[in-house]
Amino acid sequence: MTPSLFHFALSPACRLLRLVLAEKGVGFRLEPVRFWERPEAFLRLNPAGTVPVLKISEQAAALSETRALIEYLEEAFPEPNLIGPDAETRVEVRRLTGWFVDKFEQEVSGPLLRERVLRGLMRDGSPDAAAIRAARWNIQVHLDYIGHLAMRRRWLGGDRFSVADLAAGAYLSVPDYFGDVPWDRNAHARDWYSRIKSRPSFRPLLQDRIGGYPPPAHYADLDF
Ligand SMILES: N[C@@H](CCC(=O)N[C@@H](CS)C(=O)NCC(=O)O)C(=O)O
Repeated sequence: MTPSLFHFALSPACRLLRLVLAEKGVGFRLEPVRFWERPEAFLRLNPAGTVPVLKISEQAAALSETRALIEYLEEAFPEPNLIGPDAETRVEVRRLTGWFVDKFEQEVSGPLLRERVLRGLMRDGSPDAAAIRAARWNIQVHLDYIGHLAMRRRWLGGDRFSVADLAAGAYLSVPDYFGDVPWDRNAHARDWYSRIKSRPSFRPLLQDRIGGYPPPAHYADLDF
C-alpha cells in the first residue's frame, strides 16, 4: 500500500519529507491539508495540528514531527544512507538539519510563509512589512553560512550528500518561491543550490504552484 503524506505545498518541513522519501525511492501519495483551518479529521491524525504527517499504510499509526520522521525513514528505508556512515558525520548532519528545521524556520521561512501566504489564506489582515524585512535581512547570514560550508566541503554535511543538503534545499526553496533569496550575494551558496535543484527528487517541488501566489520566473529554472 502506498504511504500518504499529509502536507501543504509551501511548508518547508513537508518539502523536506518529500525530498527524503523521493531520495529513498519510496513512492507516496500527497494529501493536501489546510492545516490553518484545523480540520477535525486532521487533528485526529495529529493533535498538534502540524504538517507533515506520514501514514505508511492505511492501518499504520499517523507519524509526525519532522526530525522524528527523518530518523524513522532512515531506519525503515536504510538505503541510500542519508545521515552518514559514522558518529562524527551523523552528529554534524543532524546539527545542520536542526539548523534549518529550527533556526532557519524561525528566522526566515516561517515569517515569510506566514506574511506572504498564510495571512491571505486565513484572511488575517495585511502582511507585516517589518517581519518580511527582518526575514530578508536574516537570510543573508544563512546564505553566507551555506556558502562558507559549500566552499570547504563537497556537500554541506561533509563528503557525502545527506539530509543536511535536503533540509537546506527544502527550507531555502520557500523564500526562493517568493523571490526573497539574494542569490547574487554568494556564488558558493548559489552553485550548491543549483546542484540540489537539479536532483530528480527536487523536480516536483519546482512544479508546485499556490493559486494567487505565482513564483518568480527563475524559481523553476535550473540555470537561475
Ligand atoms: N514541530 C513540527 C513543526 C512543523 C511546522 O512548523 N509545520 C507548520 C507548517 S510549515 C505547521 O503545521 N504549522 C501549524 C501550527 O503550528 O499550528 C515538525 O517538526 O513537524
